[in-house]
Amino acid sequence: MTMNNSIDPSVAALLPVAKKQGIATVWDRYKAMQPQCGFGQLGVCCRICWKGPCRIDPFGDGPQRGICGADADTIVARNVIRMIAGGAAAHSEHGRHVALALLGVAEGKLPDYTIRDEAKLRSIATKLGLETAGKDIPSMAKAVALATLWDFQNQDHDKPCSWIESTLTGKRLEKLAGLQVLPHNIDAVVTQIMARTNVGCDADPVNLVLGGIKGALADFNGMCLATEISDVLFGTPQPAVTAANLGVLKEDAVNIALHGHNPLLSEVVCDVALQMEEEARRAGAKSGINIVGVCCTGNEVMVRRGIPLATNYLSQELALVTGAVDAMVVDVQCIMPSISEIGACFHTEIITTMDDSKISGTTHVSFHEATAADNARQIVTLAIAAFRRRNPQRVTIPDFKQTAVVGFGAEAIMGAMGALNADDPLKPLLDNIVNGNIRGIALFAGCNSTRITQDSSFVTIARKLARNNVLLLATGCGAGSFAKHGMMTQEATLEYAGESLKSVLTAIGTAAGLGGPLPLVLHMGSCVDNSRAVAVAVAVANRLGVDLDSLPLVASAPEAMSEKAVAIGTWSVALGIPTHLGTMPQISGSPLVAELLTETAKQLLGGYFIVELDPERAADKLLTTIDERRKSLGI
Ligand code: NFS
Ligand code: SF4
Repeated sequence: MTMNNSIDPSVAALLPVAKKQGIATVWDRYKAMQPQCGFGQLGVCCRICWKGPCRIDPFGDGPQRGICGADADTIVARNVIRMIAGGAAAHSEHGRHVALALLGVAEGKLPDYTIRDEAKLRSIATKLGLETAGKDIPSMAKAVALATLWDFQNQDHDKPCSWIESTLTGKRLEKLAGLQVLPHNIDAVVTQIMARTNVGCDADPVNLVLGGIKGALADFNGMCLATEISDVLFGTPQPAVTAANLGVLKEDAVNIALHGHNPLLSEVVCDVALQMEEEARRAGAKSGINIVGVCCTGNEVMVRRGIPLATNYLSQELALVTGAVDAMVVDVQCIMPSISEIGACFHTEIITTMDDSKISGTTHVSFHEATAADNARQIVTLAIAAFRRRNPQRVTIPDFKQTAVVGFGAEAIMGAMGALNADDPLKPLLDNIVNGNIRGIALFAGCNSTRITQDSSFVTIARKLARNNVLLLATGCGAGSFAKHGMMTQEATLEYAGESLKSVLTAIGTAAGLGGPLPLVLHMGSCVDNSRAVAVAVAVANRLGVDLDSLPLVASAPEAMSEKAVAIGTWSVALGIPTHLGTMPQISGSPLVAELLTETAKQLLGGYFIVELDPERAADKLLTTIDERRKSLGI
């Protein structure tokens, strides 16, 4: 089967440039990797001990058990929950990093950071049940940081993590407690998954999957605290107009691409770059310093600062092939190791910054919060020096960029609706859901994958849902797709939204002073910011007096690939949300595990996975699901 690489016009423009220069990209390597291992795809390959690798014959002719006796169900379940543990570890480590930074700020140890949103700090303190009366900002920040860090330390199994406990609906908490899947300590839960999946431990696939669900909920907890505390330190997103796709690079500027995930690095680089404009100009960059984002760190600075997004996951290498990026500054997660080699084909400095995420062949600036501004100055200086070495003959910036109206966290959405009804900002949303003007809500999340023509499934599904009056939210590389393809504009609303959705978005947007509708897809931020969508859903559920699994709310990760996406998808199901996957999860070697996650989950949790690789059919299934929910709600 031939498949296009991408629907992104920048990709089409740059792949021939890469080819001409002998540069291999992710798509070349994908091709070279064919055929990929069928056992791995089914999830039935076990490498948990050195008696293996073992693999189960899916056709029933060869071995049905590994050397130790583990069957396909056990192997598949162990493999998938280890992926969840990996995702939960990634998000929670990010969260811990941010929480420790808040503690450092509270104690006056991190001069390069401050508390930018005191109101948010206060609301978190209240939410976590902390005393706020008479407390000054530093002591409140310290209390919030310590309460948050307790979610990594608590040893009382009966006391759930405080973030999840203060976030979800009462009914959901009861349900999760009843299944014994509420996490009490993020680190412990991740460790427990690694322990129970060791050779010769938990071999009951149902029990294993329940352990995985607990891990996914630990992931959710880590995500909530990462998002909310980042808002305290760096500001809560507000609507801003910016742009997306590689056309945001500038020929006459020092282009710095921020890539990775954690705002602790990217925010300080943005601050310092503002102070170093003059130096860039002296080096000959007429437009000074141009910061652009890639992947989720790109989303973080996009929704907080309106920094343009260069590209999303799958096309990160092509940002370098433009020959116009002077430095690509990375921290953690979703950074292709290949960028080292590609950067070396150009003048580009690839700068790693985290001591536990290095790539050989790159420049490492060891970034620490205590010396953040100095480290950032070093980084920007390296970028300016690289700019001097740039070869203008090798610069190919594709002339593609789209306007993107971004920055719709829960607060911004409430703020926009508050313009319609100041006393009760939630009411316009509730009324329009109940009267059917908004048929349902869909949250798009997750990655790009070489298994799908880049961005195509996102765009196809979203257009169909919009035509059918579904309100669209997006995070992560999904948000990146929509931004690059012009779906975060008012024009997109006018072009693609169904009539009733259009009227609602127009009423809210106009009242909020946007001079027209809200954009078709609301950009909520990075992948950890998926918790923002849950905050809105919980508010709606609480007002309707129902649990999350009654809402006409669905999630979709049509191009998912990372362990983090596995964790997010699983907590989404655990929260009661029907969740679409557009890539084949590596579980189909166990019909039992597949049934658990698609059918049994529905009875136990209300949420379940919908696996559908065809985007048109996926949209239909999501619409059917939304209608089922409406029917059982009686609306
Ligand atoms: Ni989410 Fe963001 Fe993108 Fe996927 Fe990677 S950058 S954390 S994992 S690829 S959406
Ligand atoms: Fe094989 Fe069992 Fe070892 Fe897995 S744990 S590699 S199935 S012997």
